[in-house]
Amino acid sequence: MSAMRFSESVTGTILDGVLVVTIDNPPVNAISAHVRQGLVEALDHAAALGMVVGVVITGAGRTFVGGADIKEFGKPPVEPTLPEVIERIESYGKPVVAAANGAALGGGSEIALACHGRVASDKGNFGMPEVKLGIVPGAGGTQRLPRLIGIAAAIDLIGSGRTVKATEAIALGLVDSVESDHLDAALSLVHDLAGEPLRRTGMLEVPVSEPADVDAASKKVLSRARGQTAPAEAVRLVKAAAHVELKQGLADERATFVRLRDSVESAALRHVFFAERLAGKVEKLDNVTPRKIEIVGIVGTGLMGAGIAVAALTSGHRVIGVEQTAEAAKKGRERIAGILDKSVQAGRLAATVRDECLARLAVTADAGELAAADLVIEAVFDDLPVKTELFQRLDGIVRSDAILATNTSYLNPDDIAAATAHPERVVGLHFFSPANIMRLVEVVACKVTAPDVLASVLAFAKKLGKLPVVCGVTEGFIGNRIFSAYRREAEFMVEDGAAPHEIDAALEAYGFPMGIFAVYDMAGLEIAWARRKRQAATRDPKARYVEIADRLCETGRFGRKSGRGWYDYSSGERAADPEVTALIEAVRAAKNIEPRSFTPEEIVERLLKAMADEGAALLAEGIAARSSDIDLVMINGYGFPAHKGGPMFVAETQKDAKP
Ligand code: T1G
Repeated sequence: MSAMRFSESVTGTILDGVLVVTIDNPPVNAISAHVRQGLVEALDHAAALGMVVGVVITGAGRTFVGGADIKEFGKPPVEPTLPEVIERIESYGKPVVAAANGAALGGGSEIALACHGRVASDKGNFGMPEVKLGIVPGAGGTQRLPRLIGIAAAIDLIGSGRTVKATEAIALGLVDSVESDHLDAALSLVHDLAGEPLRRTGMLEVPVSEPADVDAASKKVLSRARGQTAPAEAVRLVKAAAHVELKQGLADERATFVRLRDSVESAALRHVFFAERLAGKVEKLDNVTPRKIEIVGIVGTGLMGAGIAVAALTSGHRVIGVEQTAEAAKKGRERIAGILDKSVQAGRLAATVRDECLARLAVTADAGELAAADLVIEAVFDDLPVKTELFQRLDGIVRSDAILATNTSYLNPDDIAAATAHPERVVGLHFFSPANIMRLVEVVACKVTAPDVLASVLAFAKKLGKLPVVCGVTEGFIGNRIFSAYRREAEFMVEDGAAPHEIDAALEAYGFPMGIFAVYDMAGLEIAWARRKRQAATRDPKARYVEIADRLCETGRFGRKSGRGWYDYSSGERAADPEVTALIEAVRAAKNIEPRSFTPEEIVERLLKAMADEGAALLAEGIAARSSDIDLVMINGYGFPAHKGGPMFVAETQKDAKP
């Protein structure tokens, strides 16, 4: 029978007396208004056809339904709403079966839950990631999911937003079966259900959960909420499903969804969602073909180099690690193998994959082996002569079409490129340690980096599952330059009267996992000290300069690793140190500064402003391409709480809010 069209994105065809409805709304079959309208049209059509015994709903492409159309949030609602469509499905007079061909997320899962049966392909996965957008499910998920899988399991899925593969979905009772030919199985299920009383999910009793399981699931979700509102609301709504009528539960859920959807927290998380998809997109590269990168050379297999090696290996690349001696090469291989072993022990990597990675790894003292590499990344000591000499040697080893990437944090990649025979093939790849875990990588476009070189390393970074942010050349690139501005502002406030622990406490209350002085102590004060000494000769004499950190370093207080820094660690815990307080007071006295107190609000406001001002300068200088990139760097590299959106989002939101 020919296909029927119910809307621009919903078609149907009748197979074996069943109307098969296909949602085709690329790229992820989001439930836009025309999807909702098409579904209702299809249901009305099937209801009127006596020869149709039931309906199957499935998705075109590799996604079943990726959720509500987030781009519609904040716009005037268009009928029918998703709850109305869900209600139509659940109360339908004929069996409706979901054939999950791919990801069923958010509203996609809610559509499946409202169906009278669910069949998944082996690519079918289910999730309710709404909390990751600062909201809760808004079309029955918190009330129907516990009716199928119980309160504790529903709290876990909805509170964490995690996705479960088809095998776990069936174990939970979320799907009836997982089939290679999921469509055929769905058609059969419709026939099995036809003429029988339909299992309407909303009418099911919530299975009794062990209170201990519910408590454990709730505690786990709330322990990870870190200041966010949605997870706690999700837990509350799911728990309520056990003792309120469906109608009341749905009303409470919808009101909560609308309230959270309109919150700044959700706007911030949606901003981050779209920012992540914008990152690494460079207009001028749209028609540039990236070079093939399969074999990756990594010079220096210390902590950073080993992390990069693991990221490349677990993404399927062959890796050639290079060290100066056979002994160092042996240690480097052991370090890489150790990281892979830890991932296996943590359950993040299968042992077979670990073995397969090791089979693709060579670590050698013979740099000549880099002749086979498509890309060589240097992760050696951050010293200009060392790096330029290395790149000059590599010029004589690697192929003419090989790319050379420097992982430098603070040196000028243009200086490194200028020292080589082919500067156009040099680019910066600033990974964040540990490079096998941290998603962020700053991709530094040097002055003469060729477009296809930039496109190639962007594609490489994405293949590694990284979050690449393109930046221009400036000291500290985006993240460290903003971090320096943020650190300066914090030290100004310490010199003016704030205590380091007060500043850290204010930042942690705002949502940072650690305050800046604790981070500083963890990273080591000597790194910034060396840089300040290097810059001393060219420092603007009129610019305010705080000497407290220099005084700390001069007394050997380099941070956690030396047992003392801004804090004292001799007890094993981080503690305010009277000696540091005395040192700060002496610096204030020498500058005739009368110390004053600071409120946590003022501390946070000044630090956020310092970050946003430096971000604005980076945009004005063309170092950063877009403000959302800056937010991603601060969130993924420096602990800025994602549910606040990033320093640029905060500044732009406050500017919009000002009358
Ligand atoms: N709405 C609108 N656009 C979306 C979208 C969505 N739900 N999901 C993805 N996109 C866009 C995305 O911006 C990008 O656009 C393109 O699709 C490809 O995305 C009622 C209220 C489905 C796993 O949170 O997790 O349902 O950059 O690069 O890697 O209770 O997209 O091409 O212009 O991520 O293949 C709940 C969000 C919504 C799922 C596919 N659903 N999406 O990953 O592609 S709230 C979600 C994803 C909700 C209900 C509540 C992923 C994906 P562009 P992509 P992908």
